[in-house]
Amino acid sequence: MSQDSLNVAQELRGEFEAVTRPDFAKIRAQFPILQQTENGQPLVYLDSGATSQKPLAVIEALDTYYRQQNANVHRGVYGLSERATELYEGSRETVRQFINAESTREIVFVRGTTEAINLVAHSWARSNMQAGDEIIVTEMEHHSNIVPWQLLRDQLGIHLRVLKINPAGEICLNDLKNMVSEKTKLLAITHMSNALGSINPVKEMTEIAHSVGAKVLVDGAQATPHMAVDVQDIDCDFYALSGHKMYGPTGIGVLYAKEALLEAMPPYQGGGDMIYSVTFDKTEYNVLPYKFEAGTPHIAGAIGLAAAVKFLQSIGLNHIAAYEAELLAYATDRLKQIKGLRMIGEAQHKGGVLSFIIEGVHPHDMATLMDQDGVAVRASHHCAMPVMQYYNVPATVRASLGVYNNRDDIDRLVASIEEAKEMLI
Ligand code: C6P
Repeated sequence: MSQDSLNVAQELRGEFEAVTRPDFAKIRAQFPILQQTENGQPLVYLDSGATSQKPLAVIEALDTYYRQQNANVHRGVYGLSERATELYEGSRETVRQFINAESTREIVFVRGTTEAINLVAHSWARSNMQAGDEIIVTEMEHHSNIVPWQLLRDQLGIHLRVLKINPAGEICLNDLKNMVSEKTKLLAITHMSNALGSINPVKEMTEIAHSVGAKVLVDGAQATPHMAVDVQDIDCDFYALSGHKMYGPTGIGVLYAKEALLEAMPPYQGGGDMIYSVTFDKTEYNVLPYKFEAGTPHIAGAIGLAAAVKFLQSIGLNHIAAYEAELLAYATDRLKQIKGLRMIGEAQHKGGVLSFIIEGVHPHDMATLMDQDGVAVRASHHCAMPVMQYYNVPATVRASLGVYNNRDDIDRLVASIEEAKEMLI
């Protein structure tokens, strides 16, 4: 191809991207909560890692459900219940497409990532692990992906091994290769760290774990709002996600698991809907995924989650990732110009999380003062205490990005930090 035609191709691509790039100002306008003030200042919401705000599409889906569609699912023969069931099962299909699972039988609705991981610990791990077996987690895990395995360790006599991180907040694939053995039964890893923003090479990690016959659980709580996830491409055995972090309602999440594993796993909870027949002698369980959905599910939550997925898809996960990467770069650059600021987590492959401390200032004091400026950030150990121990800090201030944030928010963040610094130092 000549240089001229290359230039033309590049120009055309530029024009195409400019035309197809979503209007993020319009997207922000879909979040009513962002139009309100906090302590007399327009709200700057930078705590999407804790929970995201909700767009109109999700709020309206919940409103419509309760106004017009509410009935229990899988139970009634009347029209309203059938329609609620269709919506609930339609949501399962929407989630299946979103993470590219092979079948809706592999999509179990749960309360969130925490419950999804506990389900795997109670059901799969208890029936597949014994004393001496090993689970590997990384040093950057959220407590939800540590404590369930510790409980199991104490009950079964298994070992919990920790894959270390480097000062940038990254794991090393070679360390993992050296760590796995025929004793490894499970690798349980976060896709994206909530405390550092590091994005782990989960596909490569899965391949290493599978080479010794271990199963892989990926904690996708922080990843799903920010990047396209394909569970078949990763080839993980389990994937956990939380609706509320991806613009959906609280109290709803998903455990994805390969069908053959779910088939062989015993139920996690007993109750209505998870059975086929019950006598006092014997219970036959329902087919997948209902075997794992005891009791009345969070029907509105599932419908709201599907609305959130459609919202994300209407923007495009690739556009979201590109937009947030640009904003992260801008924010990182601006924060690093603040004297005395130490960034915690500088992985090469990183999502929209800015964790930092300011020399001589406690993170809680900083965040409390920032609230006076209408800037909402989290100051905490972020339920990842081992990360804090690694960096030898009690807590960090964390600004975490969402699709609604923009450069003005970052400028307000920086101004607020500077002001708080003046008062505290
Ligand atoms: N992190 C944060 O501010 P639940 O609470 O079940 O929806 O998600 C738990 C969880 C699991 N894994 C990761 C990586 C997470 O970030 C979280 C939730 C919030 O960072 C609340 S601690």
